[in-house]
Amino acid sequence: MSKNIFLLETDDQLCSLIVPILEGRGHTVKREISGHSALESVKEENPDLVIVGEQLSDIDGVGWIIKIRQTDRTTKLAFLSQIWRDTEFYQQVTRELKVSQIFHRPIKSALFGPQIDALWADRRLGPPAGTATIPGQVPVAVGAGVGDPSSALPLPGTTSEPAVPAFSSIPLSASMPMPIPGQTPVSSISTLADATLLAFRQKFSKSLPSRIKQIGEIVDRVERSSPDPKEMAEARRLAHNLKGTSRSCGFDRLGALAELLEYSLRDMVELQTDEWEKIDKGIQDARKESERVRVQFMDYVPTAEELQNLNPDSAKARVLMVCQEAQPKLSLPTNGTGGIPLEIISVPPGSDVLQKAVEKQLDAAMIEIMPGQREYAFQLARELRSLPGYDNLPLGFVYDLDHDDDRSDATHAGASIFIEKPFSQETLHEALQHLITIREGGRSRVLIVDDDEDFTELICVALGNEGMLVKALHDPFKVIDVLEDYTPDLMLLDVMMPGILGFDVCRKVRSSGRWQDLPIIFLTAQTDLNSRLSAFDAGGDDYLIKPVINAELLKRVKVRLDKARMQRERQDRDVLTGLLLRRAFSDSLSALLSESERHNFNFSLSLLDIDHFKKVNDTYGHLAGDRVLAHVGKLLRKRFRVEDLRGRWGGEEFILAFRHEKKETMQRALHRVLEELRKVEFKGDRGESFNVTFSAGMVNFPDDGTNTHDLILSSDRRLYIAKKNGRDQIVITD
Ligand code: GH3
Ligand code: MG
Ligand code: MG
Repeated sequence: MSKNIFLLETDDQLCSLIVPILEGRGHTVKREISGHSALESVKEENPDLVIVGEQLSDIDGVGWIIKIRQTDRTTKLAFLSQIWRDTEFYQQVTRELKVSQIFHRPIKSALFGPQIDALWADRRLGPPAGTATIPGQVPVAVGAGVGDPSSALPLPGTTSEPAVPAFSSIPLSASMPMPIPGQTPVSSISTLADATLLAFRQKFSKSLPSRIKQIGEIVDRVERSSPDPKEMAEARRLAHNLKGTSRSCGFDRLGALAELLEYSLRDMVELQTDEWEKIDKGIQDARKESERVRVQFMDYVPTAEELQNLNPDSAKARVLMVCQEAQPKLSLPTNGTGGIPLEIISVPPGSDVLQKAVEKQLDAAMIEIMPGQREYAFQLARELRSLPGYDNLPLGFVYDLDHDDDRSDATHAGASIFIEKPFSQETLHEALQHLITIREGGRSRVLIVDDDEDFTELICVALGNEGMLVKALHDPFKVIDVLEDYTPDLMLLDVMMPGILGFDVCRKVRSSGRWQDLPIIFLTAQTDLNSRLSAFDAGGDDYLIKPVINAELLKRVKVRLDKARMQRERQDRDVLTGLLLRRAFSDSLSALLSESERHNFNFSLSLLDIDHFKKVNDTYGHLAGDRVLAHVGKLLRKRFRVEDLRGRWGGEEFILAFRHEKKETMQRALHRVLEELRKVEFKGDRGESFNVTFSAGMVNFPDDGTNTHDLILSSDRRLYIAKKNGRDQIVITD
């Protein structure tokens, strides 16, 4: 349908790109460059859309938008942004200034036209023909589109308000009874996940009365003549979440009712009496329907396994605490940004700690150093990290006041953290959270960013049951900080969130070099081509249709995780030694250097070379030589802390970097490794025994160099000195 569009933009080149696209789609375009005269013409001509550029001849674009919104809240606006802005900007522009869509330059011509047309797409009629529908879903979705949530909904006072289906017109058949145990589920949901979902549905159905009551209380509380916008926003949020989770649970009729309620609660200053009546009726209908749902589940008794699945321990990070006294249960937040939920397994020293570690899949361990028994703690740490799959298990030590402050043994054994007794719950919590997040490899970590707490709980349950660690973030504006702390392997990202679109969150994440390769899967209620294009355009890897079907979700997440992990391993790791390859090491070293510069930290670096390796090859065979390299790799992997960097520099040369630790400390730690290596008996190709040693040079940042090039050069010089002085030693000065 032809629309009347105003284009306020001073950039001729940009206009010569945009105008033909719009005109080619049958729209009339009027261009203005003066903000002042544009205000007049908008008032006179009442265009269907105003596209506002960054800078007009007399005012900047955002200034113009603020100005027009002082008197006109209804004209549809889009903004052409020249640069990437912070998320606060997006929130302000889309929510407060009611801008329907922000376009970023450079404009992608293939997307621009469809995105503009989508601003008028009537999404009330369900997915467009030819797109997939989800079994059991009611096609009354009022889901918003690519733009701001409010853009899909008519603003108050607009004449084009499409008819909202009456509450009673929702077909009852839409609320098919939930799959009964034993009945074939809608999709090929695995039995475990299905049982879990069933238990979750029951739990959710029980919470329905109080959820609806909460909305009702707000509605009763507010002054009808001038409702508090914050209260209304809260009621709308509750209705929105009720909608989402009802759909995820398959309570489609309730979902549809909640959706209408959400729509009726839109933030309006001048709600008419009949609109309040609609809201009251909506609450009544939702209450009735929720009662019907609740009754259906009343007689359903979940099995113990189902209940267990509902709160899966597997979704928690498991920490082994080897301490004299059992630790009180830590009461930690299970979601939000408070940390990863933890399960603490307390065992007394001396008991069969290793057995416990084999039985449980650990994410970290904390060991108490008892007075006079330091060696026991270090030995235990080394044994733990010798267990299969545990060579980078993060470790912490708890010590008493009388401990002797030699950190080299502890870092050799792999201690990333020390806490002093007695310690508070907060200290322990912080220490454990740190340990878990520095874990590399190990269990896959998923971050789900979605404002709907019930939905994230459902996802945590489903993925947790598959052994993944899942963290939920309900505030999309914190995403960058949480990524840095949690370092997930994959992110699930909701599209419609208050104040910001998932697409913009994704762009922001992608714009930081560090998260370029993070697999990102969008969760979206939109199935149309335009939304899919937007998902990929924003840098997403995949998208899933909400309400997410469990089996599909699990499968896609797993495939993505496997692919990403394999790719990372192949790119970064040397097959023979399992250490970082030169390139990956260099990247990590640069990151360590800039981090150390920023925070004024020390670190030390070492180049290490096996002595007379050519002779090993010549005398005992090349395969024996390879076995030596593999063994040294394993030793370096198992010793030191998870956060230390260890790489194969080339041939029989290795490179190490120790975070926060000086070369004097690390020389002693590395010396212990040298002692261990000397004792290893290698076998030649003809069965003969031999031993090897290494030489190393070591430097400190910043004392011995302030860039990676100088540091490596100096350690190489010291390595050469070590060789010249008879090998089998570590040199830390020139
Ligand atoms: P130095 O004590 O002075 O370091 O003497 P070196 O013999 O260890 O040093 P040199 O650099 O002369 O010899 C290194 C040898 O390492 C030569 C090369 O064939 C061998 N080498 C390099 N990469 C590999 C590998 O992947 N496997 C095996 N088996 N040998 C390797
Ligand atoms: Mg050598
Ligand atoms: Mg060499």
